[in-house]
Amino acid sequence: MSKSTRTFNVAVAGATGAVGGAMLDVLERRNFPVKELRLLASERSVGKKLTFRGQEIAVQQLTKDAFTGIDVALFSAGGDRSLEFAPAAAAAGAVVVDNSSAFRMDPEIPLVVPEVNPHAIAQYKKRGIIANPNCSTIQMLVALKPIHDKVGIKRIVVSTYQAVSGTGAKAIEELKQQVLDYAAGKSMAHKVYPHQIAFNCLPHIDSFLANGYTKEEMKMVNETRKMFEDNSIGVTATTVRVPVFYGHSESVNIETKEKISSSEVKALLANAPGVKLVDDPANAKYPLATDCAGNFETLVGRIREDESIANGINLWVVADNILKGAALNAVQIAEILIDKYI
Ligand code: 25A
Ligand code: L14
Repeated sequence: MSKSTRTFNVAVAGATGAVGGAMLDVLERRNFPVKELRLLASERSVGKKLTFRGQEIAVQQLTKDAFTGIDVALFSAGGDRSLEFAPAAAAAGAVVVDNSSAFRMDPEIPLVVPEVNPHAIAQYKKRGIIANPNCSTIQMLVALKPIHDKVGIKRIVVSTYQAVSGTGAKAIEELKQQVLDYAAGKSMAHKVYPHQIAFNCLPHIDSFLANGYTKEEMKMVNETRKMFEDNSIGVTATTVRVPVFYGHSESVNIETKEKISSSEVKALLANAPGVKLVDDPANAKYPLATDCAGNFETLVGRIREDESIANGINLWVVADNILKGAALNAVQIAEILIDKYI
């Protein structure tokens, strides 16, 4: 059969979650050649129906023997589920694209952003698993890759403004409920986050480590080095949860090895894969979370030279954390897999 007419059996583990639902959407929007779609989640969701290409499909329980006949398994059910079930899926012959942090820093498992290091996908053969990076790292590297290729990046200082949807469906509900309670003059309860998230900013994403950073911050450091294949690159991050539903925003400051002007950066990014340049401040045009929601591109703007150092650039980078930050990136990896490897 010619490559273009082949179809594949695809499983989505964590199908009922915020990212799992987006995976179904992205498979449909990008016309992924799906033969059978198998939806897997926890016991409590078994029998629940989700719609794919106008057809209802019932959710089955995620078990180790749920992967018979599956070619590609997209996982987004949390790190513990990935550790428990992804090796079984790979042993059954599926190639796993895993959204959790469970395998990202495993030297035998490739960590991939298609616009950054697609060649790393070839390493999937060892374990049958490919890791999808952290959402904040993905969008930052989509914006920085063309600059890194051109002049080399020495150091990155990033602060994030992250949407609640990154935590999943329950966090979206929590922000909504707090806003409704506030408007009704009631007191606001919180369960998912350690503090009220409505009308607040929490400098706390994932858990704290001994060095004073959060895990989310160290993901940005370690995953950047792994995908840029450069352990000498300096990265320091502060990750902050803000009361936004969809779309992470990032203030990114870089120091480059060679000088590059802001207009050269704009010209590079205007033609970069996966990037949409939105940089017309005179007309109040810059990347916004409300504009990125539902879109596949990473929006970049506010590009300007850092006048405090010789070779510095500032950028504002925004993307839909559930799409490019998770579901879209995973499906793009699967597209390369079926096109080049399976
Ligand atoms: O460990 P990590 O990598 O840091 O990931 C932690 C969480 O981050 C989300 C995802 O939440 C995950 O649970 N996530 C993962 N990768 C992400 C990424 N790249 C990401 N977010 C952003 N970017 P989620 O709400 O999006 O998805 C949850 C899905 O996981 C299914 N699930 C949970 N436990 C399971 C399971 N599937 C199989 N076996 C299990 N033991 C979950 O199934 C959903 O599909 P569900 O539909 O039955 O769950 C419905 C709601 O109930 C919550 N829930 C489920 N189990 C429990 C639970 N709550 C408390 N205790 C439980 N035991 C789910 O969160 C969901 O809201
Ligand atoms: O992919 O926003 O490692 O709470 C898991 C937690 C993504 C962000 C990951 C959040 C993160 C998510």
